[in-house]
Amino acid sequence: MDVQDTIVAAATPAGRSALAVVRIDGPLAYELSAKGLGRSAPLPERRAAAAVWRDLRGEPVDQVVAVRWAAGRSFTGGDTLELTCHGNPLLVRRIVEDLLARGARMAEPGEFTRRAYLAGRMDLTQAEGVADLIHANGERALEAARRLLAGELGRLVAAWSERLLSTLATLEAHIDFPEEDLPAEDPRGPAAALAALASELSEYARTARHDAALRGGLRVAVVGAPNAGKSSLLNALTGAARALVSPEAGTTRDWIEAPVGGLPLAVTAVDTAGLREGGGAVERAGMERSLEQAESAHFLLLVVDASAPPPSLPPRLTTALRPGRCLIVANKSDLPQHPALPSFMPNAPRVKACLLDSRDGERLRAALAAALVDADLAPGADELVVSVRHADALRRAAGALEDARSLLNAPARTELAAERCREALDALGEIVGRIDNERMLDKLFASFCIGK
Ligand SMILES: Nc1nc2c(ncn2[C@@H]2O[C@H](COP(=O)(O)OP(=O)(O)O)[C@@H](O)[C@H]2O)c(=O)[nH]1
Ligand SMILES: [Mg+2]
Repeated sequence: MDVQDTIVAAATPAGRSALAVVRIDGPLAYELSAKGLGRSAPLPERRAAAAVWRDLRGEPVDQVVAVRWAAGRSFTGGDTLELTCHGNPLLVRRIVEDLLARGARMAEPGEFTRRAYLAGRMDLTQAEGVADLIHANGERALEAARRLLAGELGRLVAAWSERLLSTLATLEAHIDFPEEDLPAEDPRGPAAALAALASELSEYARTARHDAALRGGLRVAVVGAPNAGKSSLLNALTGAARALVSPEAGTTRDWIEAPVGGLPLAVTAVDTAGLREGGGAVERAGMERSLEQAESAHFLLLVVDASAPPPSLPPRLTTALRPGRCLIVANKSDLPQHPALPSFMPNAPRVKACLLDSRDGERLRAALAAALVDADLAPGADELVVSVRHADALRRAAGALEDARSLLNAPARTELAAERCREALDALGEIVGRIDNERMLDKLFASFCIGK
């Protein structure tokens, strides 16, 4: 991982495209911007130049657009050259091979961003924001990544550290001059400050419960009795005639999944076979799969035919329909409502629907999005969601601060309390990467794409 090396990688995926980008970072970038482009002098920085890239033997490889970024003013902090060539993998390979022949080496995954971090161009949370921005698979995940990259968590950590340092200063003054009164402040001041900070850190750590949903999305199973309108609901949610809709009961047997677009989170809806007593061997096998889907889904949409007597559900489904984990879709609202419907699962949230055509899709998608937030499966619109790594450090910091606070109850133990505060500071420092930890960095950057 020597920063004196010049590294090279394609920054765009392998495959055919209109254009592809090859990135070069390191000391050779400067002279390569002359040699490879057939220029007598290196390219002026930050100006695009169209030129023919020639390999070491002087053979033309491709017409490229080159941009040079000077050290100190580039993403990585070092000298960088970006070549945009035509998006043929053979051309990309020839350019990369030529750069290797000229003394560069292949970049490791995430090495460009790691250099940016090591050069102090960004803190560790921002580097994570770069990876998150690339991998985000929903609007909320994109927004979270954008905020991370903009340094929002880094600024919070800086503010928490400031607060802690000032409390620590008070404690240290007390250690140095134990006979003197603490500065014109309530003697319980430091303890209260530590408790407040600890609870704030724990609260932020708790937001990591939404990290998996943000990254991996949620699975929503559509369940209910035959003919209630489950397949119609899947089609309405996904805006596509994905599942067969038929007045014949027992049409759906295999489960069918499809992405629900237009939601802030990546949500996959799963249509399942209707659950009823009896049925043939194949239908029963389908029902077994329905129950498995219901049990493994994050959330359930229970479709009921509002015009018919409420369904009697198998006990396994009733167990899976835990409070706060389902939304009842009372379908067929175009027909007269059955009088027993209001007393069916009266405490579960419900939404009316008419799924005869797909016009209800928009409204039901919004209802589902809101239900997921209500069920605490998805973060609210403005909530900052920290990662599992951040949460681990925040919890350790909060724990150390709690310890420090209780140590303050005994005057002689101020020194120990100060020690615990310093541990909390270190834990906060890990979040932004102030504390060096080579193994953690290796692990973190290994999850990046090559070329980023
Ligand atoms: N009247 C009425 N019929 C509906 C409504 N939604 C679905 N259906 C009909 O109910 C039948 C069963 O629908 P389907 O989606 O296949 O139900 P599933 O068995 O639960 O998947 C079909 O004939 C649909 O056209 C509705 O809102 N009102
Ligand atoms: Mg069906």
